[in-house]
Amino acid sequence: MSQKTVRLTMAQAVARFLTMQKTVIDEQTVPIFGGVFAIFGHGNVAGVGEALHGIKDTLPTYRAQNEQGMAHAAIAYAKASFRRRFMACTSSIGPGALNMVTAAALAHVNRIPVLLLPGDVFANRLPDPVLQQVEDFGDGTVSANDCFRPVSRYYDRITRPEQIIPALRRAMQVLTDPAECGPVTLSLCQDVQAEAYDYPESFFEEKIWHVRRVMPDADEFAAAATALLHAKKPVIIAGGGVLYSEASPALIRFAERYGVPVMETQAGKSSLPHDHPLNMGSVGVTGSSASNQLAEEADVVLAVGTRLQDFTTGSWALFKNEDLKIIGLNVQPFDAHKHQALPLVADARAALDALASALTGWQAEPEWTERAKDGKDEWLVAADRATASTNAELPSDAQVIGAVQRARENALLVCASGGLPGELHKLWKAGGPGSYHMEYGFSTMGYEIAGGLGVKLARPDDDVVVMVGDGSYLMMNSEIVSSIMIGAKLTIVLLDNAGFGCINRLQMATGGANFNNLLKDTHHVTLPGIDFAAHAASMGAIARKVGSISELETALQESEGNDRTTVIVIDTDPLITTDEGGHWWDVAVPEVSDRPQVNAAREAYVQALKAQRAG
Ligand SMILES: Cc1ncc(C[n+]2csc(CCOP(=O)(O)OP(=O)(O)O)c2C)c(N)n1
Ligand SMILES: [Mg+2]
Repeated sequence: MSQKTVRLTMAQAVARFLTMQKTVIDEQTVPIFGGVFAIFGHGNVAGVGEALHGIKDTLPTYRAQNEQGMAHAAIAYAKASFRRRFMACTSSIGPGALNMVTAAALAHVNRIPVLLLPGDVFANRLPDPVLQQVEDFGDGTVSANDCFRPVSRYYDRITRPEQIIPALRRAMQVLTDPAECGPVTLSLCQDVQAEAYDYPESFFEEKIWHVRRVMPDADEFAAAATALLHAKKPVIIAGGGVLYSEASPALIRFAERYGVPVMETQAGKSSLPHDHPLNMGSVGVTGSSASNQLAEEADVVLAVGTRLQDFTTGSWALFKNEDLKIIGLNVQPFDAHKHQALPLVADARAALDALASALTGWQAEPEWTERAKDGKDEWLVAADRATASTNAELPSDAQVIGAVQRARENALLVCASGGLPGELHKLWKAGGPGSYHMEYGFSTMGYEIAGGLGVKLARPDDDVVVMVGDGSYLMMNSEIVSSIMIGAKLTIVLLDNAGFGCINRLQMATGGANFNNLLKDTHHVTLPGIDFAAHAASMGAIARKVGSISELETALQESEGNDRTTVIVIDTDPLITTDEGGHWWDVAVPEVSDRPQVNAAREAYVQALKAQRAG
């Protein structure tokens, strides 16, 4: 067979292939890759680096400051694009590559597509061991990049230039598959990046990708419909899958038509507008009282696009109805079958639309729906109380949230770890779908600022506000530099409670001594007294510290028009959280201790475990 070919290096083939992958957004054909983040070293500068330079006007390359940070940004880009568009990340070998492993796991847990292209050692092995090469005494095929295997949905090592043909095709299939998607890692051996091959021209033809909408199976659908037709006290748990499926309108239609209250997971928050009367808000460990009261009694839980992680299920102690049936509406069978659910393997929008016309005559019990609406009203009073302004010297996280909400009504909120996610889950009033961006599958400290950068690249017209604790800021802040360089403006609100506030509280709740979390409780010679505003300013941000909630509100209003990343620092109280709502969370308490507080906590723990449903 005589195919027309073009002679390229493997790295050039990768670059050219990426530029030809397209998708359709709002009826416009656009590149599916929004760009590449790169940090070069000897493992990728010559091969991949030269290839990316060749396409830089079609597919922009951004230099990041930290490989984990750039992968966070790429993941956030895909999440903020509802998994319709992605980014690629290229690193050198060894430390550069391994810096991306945590981010790969983050994408794996959260089911977010990202293409990782770490360099790898020489396939020909002649110069071994090269700088940064891990040597395995018993296995010549091992390299540091094997660490990506358990945290990649698809992993491949490219040891010959033609291998990239099936590998890239498979990569695209995984990245665009709503059930399978996650991180794809193609380890590109350094020598092979630079090697030429006569690639078939057909490999570089434009390819337009569409999201597959899986239709429900007839039998699964009938079983789910029957369960709903018998339900008197149904609830819907909306997970991230609702957003990725763009199923919000279908969810609203379903909920309104049948009077079913909806509760949102962290990933699913903003599926419904916060002020929809059937939106009960957050559910589970960080749930509203409105949601959790209903969840306790619910007879049917329609779980849509959720992994049902412990924060959602209250470590499986939340649902107390003995006859509870769960319907697992999920595009991924692994999730659809969890906890003996009736599986309904399908796209969320497709299945909700189909269900909406199959349940004619059925309704949730009217008292149930009314109770839900009353519960929501009561919750709102509590939430408003928690977020009201204050003159307290050290405000709570909730009071800072209130100020951000009032000053930046249309903000797209980004957060990931610390005490903030719980408070934001309960209290943030999310607007349109995707206006609340919480990484809570992995809850990775250091995601927030890098993630904000990715969100801003995906949604440049949005007012991206990052909320971050002092601990998480210290762990990773350097993508502030990238945000300034790229011109991706973020507003970063840094809540400084002088330590790991939430873990300190968890420590106290499990009977532990205050130890090694707040800075004052650590082994130290000197407390650093960190000037976060000066630190952020040194990286090029506009930065200031405010002394009160009202000053914060003013600063947020005034900085809205700033042309570059702005950091506003406020001291907060490490001990206060919102009492209302919430649920027990399974954190194992020691069985043996000299501390009476631990023994008391253990007793309470053993009691609490009795409510847990074994799956
Ligand atoms: C990378 C990583 N390491 C450790 C943890 C465990 N952890 C969760 S929150 C937290 C403390 C966060 O401190 P800070 O950002 O100041 O938030 P605060 O708890 O004070 O609200 C820690 C250590 C984590 N989530 N991620
Ligand atoms: Mg803190």
